[in-house]
Amino acid sequence: MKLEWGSIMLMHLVNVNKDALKANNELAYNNRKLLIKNRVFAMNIMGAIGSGKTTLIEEAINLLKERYRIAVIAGDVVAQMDASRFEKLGVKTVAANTGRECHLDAKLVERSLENIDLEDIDLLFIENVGNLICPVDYKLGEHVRVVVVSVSEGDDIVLKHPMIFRTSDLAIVNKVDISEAVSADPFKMKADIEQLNPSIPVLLTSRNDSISIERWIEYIESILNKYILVSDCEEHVKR
Ligand SMILES: Nc1nc2c(ncn2[C@@H]2O[C@H](COP(=O)(O)OP(=O)(O)O)[C@@H](O)[C@H]2O)c(=O)[nH]1
Ligand SMILES: [Mg+2]
Repeated sequence: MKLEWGSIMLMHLVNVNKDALKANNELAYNNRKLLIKNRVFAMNIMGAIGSGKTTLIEEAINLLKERYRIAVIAGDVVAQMDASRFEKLGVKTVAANTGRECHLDAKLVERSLENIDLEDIDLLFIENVGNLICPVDYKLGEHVRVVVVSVSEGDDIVLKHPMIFRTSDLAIVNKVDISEAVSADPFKMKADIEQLNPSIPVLLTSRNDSISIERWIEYIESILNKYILVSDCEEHVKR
């Protein structure tokens, strides 16, 4: 009897979760349409707390803000700390507090977009909450998903979190400057990512290595330009 009740509860929870994801997908689709209408290219930056997401976005803002009009949605359980780092760089920033939630969702992004004059923006960074699991299932309406992992998380971290690497468009192995100090092999991490997702580009970066940061910038510009060149954007709307 106990087991039956448990099974019923489990089925109920699975259904609730499915419904929540379906509703989120609908909202994400609307967000994407809104971004396309305004010709805004959006990148969802995911990764654990401290992996270097904010730093990589800051570097990109510094190097791209003369050429593109940039905005940031800073998502976190308490988002104001990262938001003020972006504000200092003079870009439009919206802090999206998730409270207890371990990921952003399309509803929070929809509300954040209401506070951005999208006609005046070319490039939108969305910094997701520091987590390698929760953000995987929640589309936001972004064009590309970037996962950042740092060597300080240990070089077995990739294989422990396969889904985020399978579902991202770019992977960044960050903080390679401290690989030796933390006994991690960034090339093993790269190989693990490529094993999980053979088509994903992988960048090895360090804040202190300007060439690696340039590659990150080149990636952003190449994909952004591809997007701008696409005349019929509607074709690129995926559900
Ligand atoms: N050694 C080293 N530290 C870094 C690098 N990138 C970021 N950090 C530091 O790591 C810490 C967390 O970075 P942050 O960008 O706030 O991570 P986030 O929580 O993912 O947004 C900060 O103290 C950064 O200065 C890097 O490439 N190398
Ligand atoms: Mg951050």
